[in-house]
Amino acid sequence: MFDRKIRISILGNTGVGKTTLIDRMKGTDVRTIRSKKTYNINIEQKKIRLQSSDSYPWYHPEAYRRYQILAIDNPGEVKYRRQWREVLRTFKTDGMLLLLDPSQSFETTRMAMEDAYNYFLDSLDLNPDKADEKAKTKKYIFHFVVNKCDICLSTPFESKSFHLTPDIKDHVVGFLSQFGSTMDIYKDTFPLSKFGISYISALYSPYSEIDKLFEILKVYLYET
Ligand SMILES: Nc1nc2c(ncn2[C@@H]2O[C@H](COP(=O)(O)OP(=O)(O)O)[C@@H](O)[C@H]2O)c(=O)[nH]1
Ligand SMILES: [Mg+2]
Repeated sequence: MFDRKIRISILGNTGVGKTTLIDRMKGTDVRTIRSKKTYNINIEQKKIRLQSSDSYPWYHPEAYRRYQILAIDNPGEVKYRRQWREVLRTFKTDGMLLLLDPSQSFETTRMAMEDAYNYFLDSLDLNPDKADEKAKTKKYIFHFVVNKCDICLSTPFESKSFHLTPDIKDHVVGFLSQFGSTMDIYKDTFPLSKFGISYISALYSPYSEIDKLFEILKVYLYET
């Protein structure tokens, strides 16, 4: 009775860090394992207590609430990318985390964003006109996650306590502004959906930052 579900599709080009992010969600020490390529869909589930639970008094249900996170890891390679459509269609997720890697080219990044857009529309209806109609009333979460913020600086650094400095933020904001027009297309097509952007390092961000991603989804889903 105190469990709530957050169902999320993790999408993005190959190598952006989807599997690493999910490993962090599960609590795996990602720096001791070598990440393998993802060829199939992987469904990972974890019950987590979100940070905000601590700020509620003991008599508030939120203090006891656990969130069942269902995260679907997807292959990123173009060859396997049509799986995204099947995942979106089959699992009816509440939202997608679309991971972007600023060290990859603009072109591949834009392609992944456009593919996610098109496959999501396909998942609503294979008839383009009907899909556009359904998109107008669809309440979905599109959360863009700019990953690998640790290597966005000219000098890569290794730090256990990764925090986003204004320098890094400027760089990734610049990177992201290249995709403003692509994001506008999303926003035009899905006027009732929620949009957000986070900047993380799946490798070096502290757990609280990873947790925050799910916290954001929770707020979108349950506190509106
Ligand atoms: N520097 C850095 N490397 C990362 C980060 N996240 C993932 N990686 C690395 O990027 C590579 C691809 O990661 P992976 O999770 O397999 O990407 P996927 O193809 O999207 O699942 C691996 O070598 C990861 O260790 C990050 O935040 N910073
Ligand atoms: Mg992977």
